Amino acid sequence: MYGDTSIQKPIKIAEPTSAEQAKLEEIFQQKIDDDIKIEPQEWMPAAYRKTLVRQMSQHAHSEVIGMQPEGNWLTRAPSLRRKVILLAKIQDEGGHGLYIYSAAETLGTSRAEMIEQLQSGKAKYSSIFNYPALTWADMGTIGWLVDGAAITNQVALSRGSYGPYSRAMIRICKEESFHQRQGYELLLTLSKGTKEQKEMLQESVNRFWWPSLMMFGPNDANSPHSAQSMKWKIKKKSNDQLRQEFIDATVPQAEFLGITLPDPDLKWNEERGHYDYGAIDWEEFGNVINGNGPCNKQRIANHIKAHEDGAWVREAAAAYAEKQQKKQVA
Ligand code: FAQ
Repeated sequence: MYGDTSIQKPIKIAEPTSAEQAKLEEIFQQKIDDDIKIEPQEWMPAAYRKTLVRQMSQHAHSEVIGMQPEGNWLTRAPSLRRKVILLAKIQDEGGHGLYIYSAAETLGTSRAEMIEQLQSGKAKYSSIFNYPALTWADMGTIGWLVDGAAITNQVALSRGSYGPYSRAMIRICKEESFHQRQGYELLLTLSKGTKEQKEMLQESVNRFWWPSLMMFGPNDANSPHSAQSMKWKIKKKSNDQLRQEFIDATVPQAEFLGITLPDPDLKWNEERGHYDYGAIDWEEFGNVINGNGPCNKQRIANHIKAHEDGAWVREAAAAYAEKQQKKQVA
């Protein structure tokens, strides 16, 4: 049997004819329409796979790059309690990155490839993490607004069509919910503090409000991927729908904190049953997602350095795995 090399010959799988392809696509779409999850081993259109790898890898990159603005404040936390909370939150974000990279790998792209795309600028990560964290109040604002925006989107993503991604989102949302609460609690404490603390809170929210709204992406009319992603239920709600949900939930929370939001056009519209809001600066958004935000270069440089510094860990893990494999064969 060992001499039989025929089993090593590559098996040729015939390309489906266009009629077969159309049938496969029809069955696939029917599953999506019936809310049946798509699992890694099942047939899926190449474009569905590609869209998922793009979105999931960018999502994972966001979680990992998102550790940097908060990491900047770990050594300056004002108490042991605050430090422990912040440390736990940052570690959670790293974990979220790992769950999502693993879920994305089930689609056939390795984590190493995804990281190469991030570091070479081919893959994006969330615009929000290109803004600096300048004050301690930013630790609260990031939790309240940034994690708040992330959860609004991720609750919808947890109902998405791709099994591994949607399941990763369930756990991630639970953790993000703790992050949002710790941020709000931090800000509530500042809101009851000294005049300087209240000013620091207001100034931080002034800086983060508009970038948080940009996290949801361009308006629906200018979102090239939305229509197809909605049809495939990779996205369950549109960018504008999610942005509106976030604003409606957040305005009363700002009122409770006793702060203002930096938008003179923000007001309740009785007829729509939603808050109206002012125009977003899409030029700023375009600059930030194209590499020219305040911290883009620094964020990627830090990531490359950490990756290079960690090379010995990957080498040691690979050497250990090889040794174990040799032991099993022997
Ligand atoms: N930033 O056609 P669409 C977090 C890009 S996790 C950068 O609307 P799509 C946790 C988009 O990629 C936050 N790029 O695209 C945390 C596309 O470019 P491409 C991250 C953006 O994919 C908290 C182009 O614009 N969450 O915060 C952004 O249908 C605190 C056209 O846009 C996720 O990634 C943006 N804001 O919808 C961690 C959720 N918006 O790829 C630490 C998963 C758009 O063609 C601390 N992702 N672009 O070159 C999504 O839900 C979607 O990808 C959207 C964009 C909604 C972000």
